[in-house]
Amino acid sequence: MHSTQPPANPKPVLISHALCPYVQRAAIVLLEKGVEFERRDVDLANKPAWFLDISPLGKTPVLLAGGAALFESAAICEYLDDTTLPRLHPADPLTRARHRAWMEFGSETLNTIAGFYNAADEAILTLKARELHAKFARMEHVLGDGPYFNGAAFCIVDAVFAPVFRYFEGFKRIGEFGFFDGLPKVNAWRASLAARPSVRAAARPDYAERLLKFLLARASMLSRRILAQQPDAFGAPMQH
Ligand SMILES: N[C@@H](CCC(=O)N[C@@H](CS)C(=O)NCC(=O)O)C(=O)O
Repeated sequence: MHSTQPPANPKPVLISHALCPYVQRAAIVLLEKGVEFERRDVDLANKPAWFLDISPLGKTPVLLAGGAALFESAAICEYLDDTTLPRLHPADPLTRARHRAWMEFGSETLNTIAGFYNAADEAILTLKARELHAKFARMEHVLGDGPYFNGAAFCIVDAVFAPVFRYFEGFKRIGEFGFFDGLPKVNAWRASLAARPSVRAAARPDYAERLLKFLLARASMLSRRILAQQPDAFGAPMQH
């Protein structure tokens, strides 16, 4: 049963959804800064009134901190970076502005990922796979020697792209789509991110199972591909 009040807690509370990549980026920033926080999941299919009161767009994440309810993941990450060390954004204003722009590019990439898993037929699925490859090819040109987006230091752009790349661990079990073909820097970058403790801790242990269930529920071309390969996927055990 849903409570009618927002949770009261001295620790920051991250209002979450188990699969949400925008929640993960905020969780990664909190973990990188060593901030203890509580995660509270909401059912996005049945949003409680207290959640709609504090989330003007009805979306996760919301961070309850400093006596306020902050919505929008970019605003949350910026607030955390302004108030808690270590700084993850670069000090130089021009570089910082570029980083903010690439954060937005990360959000657009998430929209293309949604277009991919919701594709109604093979033609759209292939088109969206190509669009994703084109986006990652763009990243290939801005990456340096790594291991992270800005070099040696982990930054907020890394926190944005780590949940982007997490989807592809699920997609690769379904088929070969060539998302990262010929992109050695992006491949090295995503391997570095996948190994980062904050990135690993930002998703639940049953993330892969939950993602599979979510993808199957799309009734999309991708769902049909999964079912063709794993006819019993609907019977996959789920932990709650
Ligand atoms: N621009 C938002 C996007 C957040 C977002 O799309 N959250 C999704 C879950 S991953 C959501 O809450 N969807 C529920 C809905 O749109 O009704 C942010 O960066 O925080």
